[in-house]
Amino acid sequence: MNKIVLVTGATSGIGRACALTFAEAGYDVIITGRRSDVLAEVADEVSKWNDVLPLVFDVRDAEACKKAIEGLNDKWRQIDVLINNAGLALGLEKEYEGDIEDWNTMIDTNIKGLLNMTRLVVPGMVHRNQGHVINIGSVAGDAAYAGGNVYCATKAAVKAITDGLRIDVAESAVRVTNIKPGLVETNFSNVRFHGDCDRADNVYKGITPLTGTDIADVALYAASAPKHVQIAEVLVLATHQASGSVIVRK
Ligand code: NDP
Ligand code: 8X3
Repeated sequence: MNKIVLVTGATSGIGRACALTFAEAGYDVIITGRRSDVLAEVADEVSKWNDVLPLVFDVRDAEACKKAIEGLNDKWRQIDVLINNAGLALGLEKEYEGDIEDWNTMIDTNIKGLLNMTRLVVPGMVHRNQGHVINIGSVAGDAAYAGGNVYCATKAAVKAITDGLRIDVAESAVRVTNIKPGLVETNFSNVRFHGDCDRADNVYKGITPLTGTDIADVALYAASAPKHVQIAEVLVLATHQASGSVIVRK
């Protein structure tokens, strides 16, 4: 029987790449996202490699998360790897000029959404004494950068929540990883700048950014490491990027 990975936010970017990379490596894949049409397209691609189950729900909706996970049948119930990837940044305003709705969306998605999924999936892992939680944090969680304020805070929270989980499951064989990417060219900046494509493109000008697949490869490496090896945290930057705010463009 193949191992099972659940990837949140698999309609785009890093999540989509994780779904494809893990499927190619032999996993059956549960993919989630809010856009059913796009999720169906990704399901089509993933099904070339292995079995796939698309689940449409919003990670901010605790009841919807519960319904999705508790509704899994025997084939899908025993999740081996949970990749908490769904997330977003909104805006780059100064903290004293930021949009409170944007803040709430980031906090509800990046922190509470990740907690919703963790709370539902990890008890089964602990019970089976087997499993792996891979949270997609960010270099943004290591230090704030100009205008990053609340987004950076959500990713600092992901680090604390990941470290806390690792402590809380340490008696079991469950492993917990925080992957902290730097600049990855995905839909991330289009979302951050509310569809302003020119502004989004500028983020990746003069540097070769990471791809979703670069991050998926790191996730697969962590999941494939020998059982006694726990990849606790990985910071993955583009070459010429030294931190969240030091990027040398040529
Ligand atoms: P994308 O915008 O390309 O993908 C984001 C994914 O998250 C989409 O599949 C989207 O699906 C999903 N998503 C967003 N909100 C929700 C929600 N409320 N419920 C369910 N799914 C949701 O961005 P990335 O691939 O770049 O981002 C993935 C993760 O990587 C995020 O956590 C981000 O913070 C992190 N990251 C990104 C970096 C980058 O430079 N790109 C660097 C460091 C970290 P849908 O819209 O269908 O719901
Ligand atoms: C996404 C990377 O540097 O834009 O987390 O915050 S950054």
